[in-house]
This record gives sequence, structure tokens and C-alpha cells, in this order.
Amino acid sequence: MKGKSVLIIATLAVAGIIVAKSDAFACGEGKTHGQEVKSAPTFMSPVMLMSAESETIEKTIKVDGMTCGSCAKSIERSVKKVNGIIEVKADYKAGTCKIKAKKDVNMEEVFKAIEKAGFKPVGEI
Ligand SMILES: [Cu+2]
Repeated sequence: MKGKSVLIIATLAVAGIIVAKSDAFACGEGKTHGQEVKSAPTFMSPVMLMSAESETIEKTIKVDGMTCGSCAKSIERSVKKVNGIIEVKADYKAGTCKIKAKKDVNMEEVFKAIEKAGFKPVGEI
């Protein structure tokens, strides 16, 4: 009985491989597509899946006019409202604002948000 179920599992596994292979060549794209099938997201952790689905960018913006921690906080509050922003960290000592955002974030809006908070975005560094 035990041997039989092992055989069934083995058969299913082989069938699975055959299905995957025929899928790989069905589109006529040959090797490249076959490799894509092999690296199907079966072994991906949820974190890897998230980053694969939505690519992110990280940028540092030079900002003039910050003099204390609450300056930095008000920039963070303002920039966080921009579409696509994931994380904002302003540093008044360094005079920078670091952002992590979705790839398609509108940097012009980020700059505007910094201006809106009362500071001067100098540019990306
Ligand atoms: Cu301040």
C-alpha cells in the first residue's frame, strides 16, 4: 500500500514536469521561456513576491532650510502624502530627505511637497 502511493506521487511529479515542459515550448520562445517556467515563484518568500510585483526606488534629495527635528518632521509629513511614497526620512543635520517609493513616483510632486512644507529642495544627490 505504501509503495503504491509513492508510485502515484512519482507519477504525478513526472506528469507535472511534462506539463511544465510542454508549456515552455508551446509559445515557441524556446529556451528563455523554459527558464522562466523553471523559476516559477513557488520558492519565493512573500517579501520577494512583493518586491517583484512593485519595483521600488530610493532617492536622496538635498533640502535647504531645515534647522531642527521638527523641520524634518514637517517635510516627512508633507512628502508622505505624495502618491507612491512608501517611506520618508528627513535629516536636518545632513540637510537631506531620503525617500523610498514606487518606481513610478512623480519626483516633481515630491519636490513640490517639500516646498509646501516651507523648505527648498535643491536636487537629487
Ligand atoms: Cu525646525
